[in-house]
Amino acid sequence: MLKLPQSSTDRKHFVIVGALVLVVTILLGFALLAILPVKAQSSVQAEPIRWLFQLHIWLIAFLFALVSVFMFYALFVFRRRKHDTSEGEHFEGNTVLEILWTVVPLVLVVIFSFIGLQTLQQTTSGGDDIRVEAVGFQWAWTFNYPNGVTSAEMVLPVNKPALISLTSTDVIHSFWVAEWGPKQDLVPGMRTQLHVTPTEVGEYKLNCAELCGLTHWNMVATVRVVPEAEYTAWMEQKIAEQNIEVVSR
Ligand SMILES: [Cu+2]
Repeated sequence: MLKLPQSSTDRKHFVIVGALVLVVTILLGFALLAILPVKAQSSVQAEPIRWLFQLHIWLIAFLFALVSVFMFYALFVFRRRKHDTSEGEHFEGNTVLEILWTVVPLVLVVIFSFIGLQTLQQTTSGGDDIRVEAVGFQWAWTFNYPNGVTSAEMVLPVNKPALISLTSTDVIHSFWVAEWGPKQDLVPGMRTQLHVTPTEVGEYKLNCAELCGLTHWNMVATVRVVPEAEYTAWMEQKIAEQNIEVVSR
């Protein structure tokens, strides 16, 4: 049977612990967000990822506070006093509590799965106004455009949905531009995809986010997001440089 706090002293303990859990959650949540800033903010796909990440941070802060505050409060407030050799009160089971700590996490997991699926759907869809193939290999990147242009840096026009087709020639790599949000593995023998609609002009760093060998740390490439006119000019220059007969866009 559940013994709800009966005396006013018991209730006082619960109020104090509840307040402490709240304070620790808030402090820890803000501290974690300061230590782990979510860089994703430069693409349409970044926002749902950032939101979900921050939601996780707050849940983590709450769960940590819940466990640690109860534990340290009990350790400190109910510690054995000097010369106290009496035995503590004996409890055996608590059906209501057991149901609660099974159902509440279950509901939370279901809710988070739902939000996760929704975010996955939002970040793995979008148009393909621009198509580019990114090939990863130990330890660099090459980018191929459908018109035959090949480049060591990836250039994309701002605000245009891009579909990046990914493949690897050797081991598993992972395509990640932190400011864009989504991350996608490159698997040898397979073709994977990443949708991105960059929203901010700038120069970004593409990192390999999968430990792939000796100089994995240096498997980086430059990604430039430019205004559309600049993109067209860059493409024309590349076409001229590489002597390509243009057949498509
Ligand atoms: Cu790699």
